[in-house]
Amino acid sequence: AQLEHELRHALQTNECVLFYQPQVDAQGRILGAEALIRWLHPQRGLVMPAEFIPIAEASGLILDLGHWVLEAACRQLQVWQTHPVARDWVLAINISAHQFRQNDFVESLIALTQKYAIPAERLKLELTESVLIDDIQFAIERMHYLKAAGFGFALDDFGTGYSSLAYIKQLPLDQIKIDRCFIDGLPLDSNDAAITRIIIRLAQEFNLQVIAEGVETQAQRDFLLEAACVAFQGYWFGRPMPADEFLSHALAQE
Ligand code: G
Ligand code: G
Ligand code: MN
Ligand code: NA
Repeated sequence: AQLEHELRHALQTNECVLFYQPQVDAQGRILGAEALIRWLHPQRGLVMPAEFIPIAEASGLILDLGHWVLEAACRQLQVWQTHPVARDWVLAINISAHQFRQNDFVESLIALTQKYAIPAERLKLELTESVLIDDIQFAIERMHYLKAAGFGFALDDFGTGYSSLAYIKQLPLDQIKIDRCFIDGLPLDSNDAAITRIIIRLAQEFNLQVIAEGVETQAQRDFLLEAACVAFQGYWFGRPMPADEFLSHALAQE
């Protein structure tokens, strides 16, 4: 309860920040970033989401947190619109199940893009199966509506849940993210290699973009390139970092 109280306070006082992890194409060019929240706690230092997202989920604070993240993301996109190198970047945002189901989720998302004057196409909403399982019909309708408004969708942690294939055929997705548990064993683990190739092939068949998460080594990157993966994320390409560092990182690559 103490941490919950402190987190509520943190959201009001901007102790939270977004870090940005690069997502790159096969040539290593930056396509955009995934926004990952961090809490700069005055005593504890940098607190990772694994420590406070579960508390936020359990307390309902995840709705305030989710809104805070969306607003911070839109504000960042507005800044990026002014930089030639960053103008076309797409920012991926993790959306919790509660947040996605919130009554005013659609309206508030659209209102934020208007407030910051950014195209909906710059935002990619990352959903996990937990968003979808309770009421798939509701999720499908909401996704179609948002998709028509221009927002993109990625299915996060792909391959770890159950009945993922049923979703693939029903949802208006743009991208699937190969969970990093399958990337870990590359290139030597033959199961991981087989699963990874199959997910990439699946994405091709369904006309979806595919991104590998948790790429940490050159050997993993090489395997994925060979398997025709089109987008990459992981420490090999860059850690999650503050916005100013992210921009310098991108400029240094130019
Ligand atoms: O960097 P990492 O430790 O960033 O993130 C750990 C987990 O926290 C991931 O599963 C990620 O999806 C989740 N997470 C990170 N940022 C956010 C956020 O802004 N909103 C939500 N709902 N989850 C987040
Ligand atoms: O939303 P999701 O659960 O996919 O969150 C991504 C998580 O993976 C974040 O905690 C992020 O910091 C972490 N991450 C990103 N790249 C790497 C990587 O190359 N290796 C490892 N171990 N973790 C990573
Ligand atoms: Mn994610
Ligand atoms: Na993931």
